[in-house]
Amino acid sequence: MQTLPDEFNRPPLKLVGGMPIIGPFADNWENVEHFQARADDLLISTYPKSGTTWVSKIVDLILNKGDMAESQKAAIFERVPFLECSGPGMPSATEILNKQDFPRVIKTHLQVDVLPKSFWDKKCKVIYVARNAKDVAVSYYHFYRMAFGHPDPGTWDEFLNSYMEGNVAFGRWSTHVKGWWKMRQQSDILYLFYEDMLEDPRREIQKLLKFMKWEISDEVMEKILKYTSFQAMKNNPMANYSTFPFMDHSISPFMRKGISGDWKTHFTVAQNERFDEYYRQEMADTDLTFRM
Ligand code: PPS
Repeated sequence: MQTLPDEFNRPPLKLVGGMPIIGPFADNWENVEHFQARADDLLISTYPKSGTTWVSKIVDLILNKGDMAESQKAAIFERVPFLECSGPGMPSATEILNKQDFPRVIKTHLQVDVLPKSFWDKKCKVIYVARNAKDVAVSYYHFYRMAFGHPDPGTWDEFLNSYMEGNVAFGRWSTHVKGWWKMRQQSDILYLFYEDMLEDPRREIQKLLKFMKWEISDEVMEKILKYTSFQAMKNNPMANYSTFPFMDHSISPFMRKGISGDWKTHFTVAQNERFDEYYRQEMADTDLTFRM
């Protein structure tokens, strides 16, 4: 393991616009807030651990007509920069994006209320991916353990409490998924679900193509399905984050299980009852529903 600079060795979260965020990300907030989007930017927005990397690789391959050699020229986190990402010893994503050729594909985990205004002004297309709250909690816990930009997660029970309180990077899951769900009524947003992508990836890729106004041949579709399967991405160093600093994959791999329902191996009966009650309250004011 490399020695980590202090600023990226489990720094405390900081608040931006009321939302907790990874400490060093907050230090670059002014540049994020004033980021200038362009009308041809495509934004991929998610709450963490909801299928961001998966949909990013699919979109990258669509735009390159299934040309894997092109898509493999850099790691996915370089091809689809993470808007709010910034840290010691690395250029911030805003610096990278400001120099990047157009059109750009950009990743964000920001809540809808703190997204830089220019994305709305320029009417950018947004692909949002949501995943059920319990599987996200489990995936996020393991991610906190292996990615040192986050505070120490503590035990699973302690992490679950922090998650329910929204005291984790990017805040409450419910605020995120509900906020973006509501925004889709007035903006150009395709709202996808991780569980639907698992169930029928071809159908979901077709939705993406329609939204992006792209056409691909059957042959290219087959290639994309093959290259973006969980196993293919887990074994692909350009997709599995093995080249990203500040992560220890021996604690937990970034590409962990890639399934739905893993929460059943983590939640105790008591935790599940407590979570279900909390969930009922959090989701009482929306028609957004999930498959657990
Ligand atoms: S991040 O850090 O927020 O960008 O993480 P994100 O990419 O959103 O989510 C990581 C989880 O997505 C799973 N994953 C996949 N599942 C199925 N198929 C494919 N191709 C795929 N690629 C990534 C990944 O394994 C993480 O989920 P868990 O439950 O931890 O395995």
